[in-house]
Amino acid sequence: MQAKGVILNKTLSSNPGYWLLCPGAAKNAVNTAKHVFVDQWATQSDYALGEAIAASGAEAKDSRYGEKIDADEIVLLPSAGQAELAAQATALIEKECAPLTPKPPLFFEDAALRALAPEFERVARILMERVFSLTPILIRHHDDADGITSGLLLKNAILDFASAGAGRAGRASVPLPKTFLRSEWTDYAIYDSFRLLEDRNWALGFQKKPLLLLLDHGGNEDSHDAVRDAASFFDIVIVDHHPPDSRLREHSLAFVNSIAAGGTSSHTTGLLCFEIARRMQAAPREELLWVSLEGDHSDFRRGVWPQVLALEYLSQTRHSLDDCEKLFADAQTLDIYYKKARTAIEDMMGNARKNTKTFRINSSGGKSEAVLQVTRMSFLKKNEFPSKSLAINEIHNALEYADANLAVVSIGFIRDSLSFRASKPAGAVGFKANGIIERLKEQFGSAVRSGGGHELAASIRFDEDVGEKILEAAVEESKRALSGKSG
Ligand SMILES: [Mn+2]
Repeated sequence: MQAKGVILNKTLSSNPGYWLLCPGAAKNAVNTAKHVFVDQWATQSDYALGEAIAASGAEAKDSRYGEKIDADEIVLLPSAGQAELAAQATALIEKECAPLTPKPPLFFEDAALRALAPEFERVARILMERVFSLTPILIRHHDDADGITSGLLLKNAILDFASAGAGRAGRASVPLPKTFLRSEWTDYAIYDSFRLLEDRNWALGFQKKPLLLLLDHGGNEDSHDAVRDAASFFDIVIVDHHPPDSRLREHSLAFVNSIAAGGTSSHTTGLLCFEIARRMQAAPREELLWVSLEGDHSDFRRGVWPQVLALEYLSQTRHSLDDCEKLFADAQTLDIYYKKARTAIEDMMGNARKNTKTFRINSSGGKSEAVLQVTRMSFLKKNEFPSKSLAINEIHNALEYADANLAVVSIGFIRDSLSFRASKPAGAVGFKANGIIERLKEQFGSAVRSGGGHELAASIRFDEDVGEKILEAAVEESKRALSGKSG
């Protein structure tokens, strides 16, 4: 067997194996595979990515590599052949990675989504091209229900595209090695230097610069430095709905952010990923979209989704994205984790009641009453369910759901971090979590390590020794905002 193709990727070795894209292969009746792996046994060579070679030897099938040649001979094509094959490869990639045209074009008819539609298409193309050209992809997603469903939507879309699913009949599947697709968690809205260190080590295991997908985090100001540094090791795509930092555009291939497009945090990352997935596969799993919307309390949400809680349980106990997917395939698994989560939350709420201080505040000149509740959450254990952000959600929701018109702000405090949750009426009287966080950063300088989120839900991290002082200042700022006195 002979294969003539462009080197898409190669193994990390001084006598590497090559992944070839063979654009002319269809014309060769013996072998129609476009992707061929060339294993070097009898030969010794080290050609560069993008060079075109001809390899001949025995044909083999390999569970890891798909179609394979055990090379007896490898020659570098002359320059005319190089140019011809490169042009053919580019044309083939462009043709095979054309985004689908979903009907209707948008799942929800909406101005911000309409503004983002060209970006959905562009990101879909980027992802498919990376898969087709055998580029390693790291999906790093936020660990809440929105982040997990975002990760699952794009992972499934990538695998569906690789396996030549519906809508792409007639082409061979892409032999994307298992190690080329990895998913990891991030436990808050910020991509930071600790994550970068982990990711960089992974990236250095490949010859080809991998793609880093940051989902439901990584698009805000506090992520800037780590994203900028990550750009040396990765091409980066950010899909997010946290308040954006426009400087991140210059460090990323694509920056898809609902707020930057005139939308709100109701346009969840899962919703954005669902639209991207619709351009890569015939029918992405709609449940994932609904769970994302429910998880982030989006205005688009509909129905009741126990998956939200079950997913948060799995994420906190560090299960894999594959485990999370089982909840959508098997009702019994969902039921088990949902019940485990409910029980743990009831226990937590019992502890919270004993550790919460409630302040009643006259709002807008005494016309109505607002409530601030402050919970010291040191009863929570690290890496156990519920997480601090879920705990403060539950504590806050218990009050917010009891009276939809009540201006209520909840603060959850634990050693080195503090979270805000606020009801819509609290926002209406002037409570803005990000504004308060900005003032705390000004006041406490570098003792504040990071902070940010949405106006009605945000958190801040700081050095433990200033914790009590920051709590005190946050309580005062919140009281002032709820009384309608802050700008
Ligand atoms: Mn989200």
